[in-house]
Amino acid sequence: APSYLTEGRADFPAGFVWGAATASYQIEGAAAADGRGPSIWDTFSHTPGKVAGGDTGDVACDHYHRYAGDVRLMGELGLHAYRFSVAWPRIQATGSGPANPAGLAFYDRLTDELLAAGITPYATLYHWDLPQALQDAGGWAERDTAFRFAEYAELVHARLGDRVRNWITLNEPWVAAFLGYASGVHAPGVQDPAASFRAAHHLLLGHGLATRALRAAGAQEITLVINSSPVVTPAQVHDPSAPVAEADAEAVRRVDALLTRQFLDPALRGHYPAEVLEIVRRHGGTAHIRDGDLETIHQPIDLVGINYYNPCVVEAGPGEPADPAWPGTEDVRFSPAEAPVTAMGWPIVPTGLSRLLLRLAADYPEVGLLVTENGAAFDDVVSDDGRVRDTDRIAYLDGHLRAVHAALEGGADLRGYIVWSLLDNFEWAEGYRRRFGIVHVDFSTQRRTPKDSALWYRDVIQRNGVR
Ligand code: PNW
Repeated sequence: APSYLTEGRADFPAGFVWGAATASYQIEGAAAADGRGPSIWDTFSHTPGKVAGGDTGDVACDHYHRYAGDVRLMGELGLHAYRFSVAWPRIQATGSGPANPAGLAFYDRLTDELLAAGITPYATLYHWDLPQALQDAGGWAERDTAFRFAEYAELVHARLGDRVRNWITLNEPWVAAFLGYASGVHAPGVQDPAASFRAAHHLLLGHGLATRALRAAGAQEITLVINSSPVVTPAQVHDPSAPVAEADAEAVRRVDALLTRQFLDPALRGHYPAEVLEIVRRHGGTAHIRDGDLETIHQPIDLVGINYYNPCVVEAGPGEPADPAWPGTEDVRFSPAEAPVTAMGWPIVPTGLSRLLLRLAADYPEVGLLVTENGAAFDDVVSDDGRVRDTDRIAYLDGHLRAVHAALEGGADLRGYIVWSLLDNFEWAEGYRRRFGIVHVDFSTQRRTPKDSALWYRDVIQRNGVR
């Protein structure tokens, strides 16, 4: 690995934002409190066989009741920013109609607590907990959901907009559309490639409509968050200049189009990549993409948020079996990068983050970048002395922060870094067995224990750099 990723000091620019992230369904619990309606993740997690261990978000970290203590913890860690999400079914139990005042009141209290602690709130409007009633009408595969989302966004902004300046419309539309509606590994568990492309488009349309509404209401900074990865051949993982055969290059372009350009080209340029349109034509057609939609989606935004975990490694040649999350790539073989792995089995390749950020900075110079998620799951244990010695997580974060620093040195307009996650939490289809937190949560007592990585991160923030 290049030495800049493993040793020496790396100082960050003044004003660089340091944060931590969570999402509503993963931490809040209180699933039936104060008029909250069911979301697709309640339905999914309560369906036997969908989530490891039969885990649900019914209680999770009980953050709904413990938010004040959790904000105190954030203050002790010195966080500048906290990225959380708003649970749509707390605001509208069935996804439409007037706002539920008790639901809004929770985020109002949370916002005030954060501001009192000197922490900037970054509010994500959609982190996957769609009201079940909207799914009963077709969910994101239906056009109407995009309009409902924009109405919901306005309701949240009307209550918090005097204090929350940083707004994120969607978290990871690729995951919502393709794990939700193609592979079915996530809620709502649909397995229909045509529906997944409609979902992707309607998520984008919802982003555009919500952005228009938020901007009209005076929102300061609007961000679209995508999960992204550099797409590379096996040989390129550790050698970016390795030669690539034309068939492999074509596989790389197509997968990159599906993962990244499918979202950024419409949002930032007002068109779909040709590779994506070609695939959509073979999976249900393009009739759902109506005249004017791309203008609506193409609203000025301030930042693109990047959630990075690992590179995406592909080459020409049939996947055995084909991965249902990637319709249109049946002639592409996906493989894990050759590298040590986290408890998720995800390869650890910090250089992938610098490569990704520099590529996005070069291809989309019109927008600023923010790392909105990066982190790792490991099998952490609390020692008898009360410490969690997660040296593997510290090494992961240290390597990725050096990669972020390298991207800054390379000229990327990168505003900050937000670690995933503040707390161990409900890791979707993996349940509670995968721990991403820098703070350990004992799910039988709800006790929080800052891991060694949290104390290390506090020092990083304090000196604005790694050493
Ligand atoms: C992201 N994949 O999810 C989410 O934004 C978080 O809520 C989540 O806890 C975190 O990353 C860790 O998983 C992803 O399969 C889930 O490509 C799955 C994938 C990517 C991101």
